[in-house]
Amino acid sequence: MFKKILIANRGEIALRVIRTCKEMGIKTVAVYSTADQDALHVRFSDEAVCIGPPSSAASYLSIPAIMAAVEITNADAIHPGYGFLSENANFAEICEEYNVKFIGPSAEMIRKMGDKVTAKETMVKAGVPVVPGSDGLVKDISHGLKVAKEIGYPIILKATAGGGGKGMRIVWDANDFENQWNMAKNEAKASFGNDGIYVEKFIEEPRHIEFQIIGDQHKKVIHLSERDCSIQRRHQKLVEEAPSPFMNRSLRKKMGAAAIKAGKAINYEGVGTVEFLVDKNKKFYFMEMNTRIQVEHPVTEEVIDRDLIKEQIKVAAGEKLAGKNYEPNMHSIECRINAEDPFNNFRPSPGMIQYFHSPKGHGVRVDTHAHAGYTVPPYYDSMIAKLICKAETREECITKMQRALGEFIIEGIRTTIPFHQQLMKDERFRSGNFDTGFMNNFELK
Ligand code: MV4
Repeated sequence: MFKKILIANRGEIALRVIRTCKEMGIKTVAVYSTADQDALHVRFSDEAVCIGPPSSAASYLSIPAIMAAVEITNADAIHPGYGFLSENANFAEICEEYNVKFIGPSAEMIRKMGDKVTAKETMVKAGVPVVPGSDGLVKDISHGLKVAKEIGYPIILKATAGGGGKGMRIVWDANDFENQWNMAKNEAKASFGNDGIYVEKFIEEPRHIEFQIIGDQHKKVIHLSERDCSIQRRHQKLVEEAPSPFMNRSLRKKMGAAAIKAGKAINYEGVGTVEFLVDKNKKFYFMEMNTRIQVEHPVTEEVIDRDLIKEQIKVAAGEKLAGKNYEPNMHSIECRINAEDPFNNFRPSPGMIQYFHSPKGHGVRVDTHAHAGYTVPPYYDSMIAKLICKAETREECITKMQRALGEFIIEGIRTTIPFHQQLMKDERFRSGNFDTGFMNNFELK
């Protein structure tokens, strides 16, 4: 087992990793920018190294600064958390060269899943259902028009270097193809320095359902059931839950088997997520694979009663996975509490938290680095807390969430708590009958 893990991250996830390391008897090293010198991850770690000024590029994204901290502290592994360097294949490769274990999959696996055309080809070979579309990249407009005609409109143009919604364009008919093609190309070139585009049939009003998987270094891959992440705004998830209200046992069996196939196809090592689009007829299609621990991992922890960070560290250290696939026997919902003003287009609202009272009680969990007197810096992601509730049924879970949201007091900045309060009362949300378009016609009152 590792002796000392450096956590190349900040905020609640850095704290989350430190907690598990303490329970496992592993020493921790925090890294921090000058904006985070008073942060809790610095206080609760065994050692802490300042890695630069506030901007992410000069601190949490600076590979030289982080590798220098590894050298100074003699850490034998790096936990990348989510965001920042967590899916950076070059960083994973440098860790390999330095003989420090990157807690996650190999650089090669990250690269394979990061390029969406390669990922899709890999899934086709493995027998995982994918959305009908072009066979690899589309070379020019006439090629694209031909593919689009064959599969039928509407179609969607996607950047192979994209993901998470960036560089996507919907085309409703052939007249609009050229225009959208040029926009997609330019956007992809500007955002990723790679203008490779592919075409897919546009699936209307899909649900976003993802499977948590875990693979060990001995070729065993299991799934830990699904999460429903259909409540999103501009590709930012707002609420996640497990199990999906849309799921049933036979669909879980089929999708779970597909998720395992996806993992086995690349000998996946570590915790990962296989994202699917699911249409109204419960047909499902591979969308992307995330090769990191995700923000919403706690809802899975709550329904299967396992510590996913602990499992992640254990497989990274070479331990064999025990157990088999899991069936959830509880319901869990996570509300992301962001320092944003939901009444003003979710505009960021950084600043000092004057008063902070966290909800408590049975089935209530709050993962946060925030507290009274904490200043939310303007430089990073605006998520300041995750409120996670657990109950026997979805209905009870929503009731508990309403009770907990009512106890959550954050003064001094604007937060998304009022949004969540209205969402929990919304009939469409409560019915469980919604899709990824939910937020397009949700009006905050
Ligand atoms: C799609 C799609 C419909 N059809 N692909 C958005 C993020 C990126 N991972 C892929 N996305 C989508 N791909 C086809 N062929 C609709 C979306 C999509 C979406 C997916 C999941 C959650 C929210 C979404 C919001 C808008 C569009």
